[in-house]
Amino acid sequence: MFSALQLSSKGKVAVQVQLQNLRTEMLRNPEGIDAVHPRLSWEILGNQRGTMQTHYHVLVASTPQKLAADEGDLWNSGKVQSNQATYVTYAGAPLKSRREAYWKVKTWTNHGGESAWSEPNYWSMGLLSYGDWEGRWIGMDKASPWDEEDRFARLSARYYRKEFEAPKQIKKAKVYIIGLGLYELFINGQRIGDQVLAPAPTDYTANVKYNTYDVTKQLKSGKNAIGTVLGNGRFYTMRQYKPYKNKTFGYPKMLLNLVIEYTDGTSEKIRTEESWKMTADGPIRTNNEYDGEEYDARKEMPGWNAVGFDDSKWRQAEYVQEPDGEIEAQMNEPMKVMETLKPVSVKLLKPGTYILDMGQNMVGWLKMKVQGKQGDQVTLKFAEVLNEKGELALENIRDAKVTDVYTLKGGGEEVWEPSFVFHGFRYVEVTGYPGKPIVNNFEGRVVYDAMKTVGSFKTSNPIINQVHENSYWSIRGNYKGMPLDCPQRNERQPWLGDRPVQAYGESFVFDNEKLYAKWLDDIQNAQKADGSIPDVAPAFWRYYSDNMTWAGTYLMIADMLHQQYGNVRVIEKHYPFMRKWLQYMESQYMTDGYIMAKDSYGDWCAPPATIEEGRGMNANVKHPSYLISTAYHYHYLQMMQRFARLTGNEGDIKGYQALAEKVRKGFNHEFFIAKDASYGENKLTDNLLALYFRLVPKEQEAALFKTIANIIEVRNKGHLSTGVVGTQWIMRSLTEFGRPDLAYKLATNTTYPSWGYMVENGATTIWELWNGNTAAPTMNSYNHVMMLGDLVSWYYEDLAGIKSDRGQTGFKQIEMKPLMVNGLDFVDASYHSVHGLIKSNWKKEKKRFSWKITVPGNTKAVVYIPARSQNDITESGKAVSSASGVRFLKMEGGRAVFEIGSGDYAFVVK
Ligand code: RAM
Repeated sequence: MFSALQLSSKGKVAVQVQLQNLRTEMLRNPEGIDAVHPRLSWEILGNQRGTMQTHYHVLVASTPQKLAADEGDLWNSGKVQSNQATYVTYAGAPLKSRREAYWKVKTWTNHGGESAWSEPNYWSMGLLSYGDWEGRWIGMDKASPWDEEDRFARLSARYYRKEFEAPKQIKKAKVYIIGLGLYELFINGQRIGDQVLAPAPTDYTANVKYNTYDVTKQLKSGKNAIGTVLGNGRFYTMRQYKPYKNKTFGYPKMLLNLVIEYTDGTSEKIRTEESWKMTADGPIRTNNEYDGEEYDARKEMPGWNAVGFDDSKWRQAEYVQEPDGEIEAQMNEPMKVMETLKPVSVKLLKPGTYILDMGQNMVGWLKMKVQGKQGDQVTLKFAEVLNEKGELALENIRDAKVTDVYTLKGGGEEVWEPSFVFHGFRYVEVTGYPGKPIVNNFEGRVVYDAMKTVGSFKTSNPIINQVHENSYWSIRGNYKGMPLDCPQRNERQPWLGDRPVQAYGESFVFDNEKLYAKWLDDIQNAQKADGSIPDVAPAFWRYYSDNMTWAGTYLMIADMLHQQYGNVRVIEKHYPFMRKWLQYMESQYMTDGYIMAKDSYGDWCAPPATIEEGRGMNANVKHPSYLISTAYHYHYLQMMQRFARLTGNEGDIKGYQALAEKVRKGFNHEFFIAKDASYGENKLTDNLLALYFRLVPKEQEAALFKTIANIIEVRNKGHLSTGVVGTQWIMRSLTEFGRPDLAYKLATNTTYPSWGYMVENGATTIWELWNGNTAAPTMNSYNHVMMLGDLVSWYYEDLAGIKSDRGQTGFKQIEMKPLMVNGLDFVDASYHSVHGLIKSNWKKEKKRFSWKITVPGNTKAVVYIPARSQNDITESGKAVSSASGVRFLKMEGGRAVFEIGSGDYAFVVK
């Protein structure tokens, strides 16, 4: 695999300089193989304290040999005085299509001396312009007689093949493929790459993603065969009925270029054209992501993707219309099978029917081993929960069929897993299995975008640990080339409103930068000419309901990428479109009193007051709130001032400032109830927004916070009462304004409504609804991230104390100020930031507090150690005043504050 897909699968490379223990590691790769100014990043490793980069030197060469000879024929940056180690912009020779670039870097530090060159790394450019693509789109613009095209629209997979001669000795060969909706690629019978469900979904009329593979190894001089299988994915719609306003794009189609370079310097291209043969009458009888895949092994065509297969019964491929979208390299990670799970049990439910329990609500599919007669048929049906009778509870799946069917060819052990479907499930109903199934016959294949896990988090509190674990499963389960709301029912849509601050917390667990950068493009591509942004993007479901909370996620995600990764380019790229969206909303809906008089969902899925009240209740009820829309408007106006400054649009700042001031006045005029220091209907969410967004007049702030604390403690008896909107701000507000104990209470509650309540009721993922165990099944997923609000970021930033300084983004300066709350005795966490690995491991013991910290090279941290005075503190066994690289700054609020640089530290307070 190469370029697009290769980029994400790169391992770490590092070189070490003996003397200094200084290493320069290149962890992250340029963000776009079709970016002509890619940006390079590296990490400085080593255990010497206080290491800061003073200079770097980058070499980029056109061949590995040249790089090895220190010849930067594409770019030789020279020795540059700079402490920048992330997003250094390539400034060498123009990068042309298919160009390969090999690079390495060395650094100098404040301790003197220079590192050795890092291990070499590389990227390759894609096909940069439309004209670089040869051949034409091929497909078959109709269904087969056995296909379903009505309500449950499902087609059989299409198989394509082509034999060709490679007459000379091959030096290098690469495939560029766009296979829509989903494809699998084979050369000479071998599967290419370990990606699944490729490419990433987009609005195919706006953009389509291609993947690139190095296939030099699979190709040979002489005769070769190339084969592809096309599934439906999101291209051919899964539903042909209202009310979902589905968008469909037509029948599956593909464009493929195989570029072969020979050792004699010549090259040739194999491309899709009408000489390719195709059939839809293969083993994958039908497939889509909701309803499942049906596979008939009797229909297998041995050797179909190898040389010499008799394809005389296959059809000629047809030239078909292009999907219209811009052709772009896929830079977000491809999906892969990231983990496998063994079921915990297979139990007989009734004769012939077994229930298999994975022990974990997971997303992916089941791989199965089976032996039986030709024509035996095994049916697998997937669900998240069981009913009282122990059967699958399928009501919350709505009309998705979630059924895979395998028909045996007979004659020995058969092993099967589907190609073009994923399910959200813990339980599987197995029927028709020949013989008695046992757990070893099955394997859960956990599928999501192949991004690195960057966080780890353990505490002394088991509820917090389990909620973190459940979040981990929900977050990754819903990464499917776009952030989905849920993976199981007939929905699985990238709803914007589920992610505005959740994505920020997610970034502590997964390196989600590329996925969310892609999503910003999806959102921008979905923006209408008038500026309107939809609630779902890519807009497979076409909801342009014009609200601040869902659409505004566009700004929030860009802000997250900036804060967490230091990525400014996304803000530069999207700023004009954000501005346009705000102008649109203001021109359409802002009143003379500066109220944003438009909302759709209100505080979506706020919990019913009691479990009894919510029993059997349909959560799909909207309570539009102009308080919410106006508060968010104000928040975005603040954000836009920052964005304007970052992107050189200073001219806009005054306007945003002035408008923000008017909105604040309008908001207070309309919603502030002075007599009881509350806002609107005195809901927790109403008050939280006014407080956290700093809409409340300064002199009323303390009173308003009292109101909030009072609602939680008295009215809610120690619980939250927030839905998707309020939960985004609750943990940090309570913490920042001085009641971390209350935040901790919410985090560890096990009674309704709380995250712990889900755990108490057997959840292994996060539910869509606080009352998920008793609400109506109509809209009730057991695998949603939206209710996480700001919880996960609170875990890392406030419990572990791993937080990027707000002024200096991307953890260049780290703020370490863990909360000390009664009941929590230790936190052991780590986060691999763009600058390197950060660790925080603190522990309270009798009369002793210990804290082990790791700070990565080229960064600094300000640490807040709970102590009466610095005289009570030791570091690595020595008085802190004599510890190297530890600088005392001040005493503040019962803490001794120090600045430290890179290195490992062990603080103890007695
Ligand atoms: C439902 C889901 C989704 C939410 C929308 C508004 O479809 O709960 O997560 O964003 O409603």
